[in-house]
Amino acid sequence: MRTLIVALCCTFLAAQTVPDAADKLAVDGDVSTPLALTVADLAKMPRETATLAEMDGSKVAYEGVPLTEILKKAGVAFGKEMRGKALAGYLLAEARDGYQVVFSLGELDAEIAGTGVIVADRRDGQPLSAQQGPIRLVVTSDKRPARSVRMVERLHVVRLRK
Ligand SMILES: Nc1nc2c(c(=O)[nH]1)N[C@H]1C(S)=C(S)[C@@H](COP(=O)(O)O)O[C@H]1N2
Ligand SMILES: [Mo]
Repeated sequence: MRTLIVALCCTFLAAQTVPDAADKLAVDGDVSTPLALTVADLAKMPRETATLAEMDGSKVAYEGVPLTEILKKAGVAFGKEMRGKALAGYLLAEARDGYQVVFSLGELDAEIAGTGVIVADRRDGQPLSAQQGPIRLVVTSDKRPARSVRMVERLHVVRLRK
């Protein structure tokens, strides 16, 4: 009986702390082509790998699609068109646990700041763990991984000036 109660409590706690894995990454908001991407969709897009030091010093390789490739597919223009009103645009990344992080569209542009962000679905060649994935952001140019949103499920574009 005690075992059963412990098992039921564990199941309950697991359900509370680890919400169901969203199988799609929504790219929405002020974009011309909203997207709902699965890991299978990401596999068909241009891919990039970044080897980073973890906080304990060990090396880890994250693989996925450059964030700018995903935003371009949704209709966000980088390069020559990233000027004027477009620079008052931002991207809100939202995770399954409610974590939220903002990036400005200007900083993501390779010709401006080139903040390197990978929409990653693999770590050392394996699918991501439930705590990390199935999809996470990896901000390769940040010094601390605070903006590397785990379990990301929505990339929401906001343009403050039209
Ligand atoms: N969804 C989500 N992502 C998150 C966080 C979080 O609380 N929730 N914490 C951030 C912080 S502060 C850090 S240091 C890194 C740590 O993740 P990692 O060790 O898996 O890279 O995740 C970042 N991404
Ligand atoms: Mo952190």
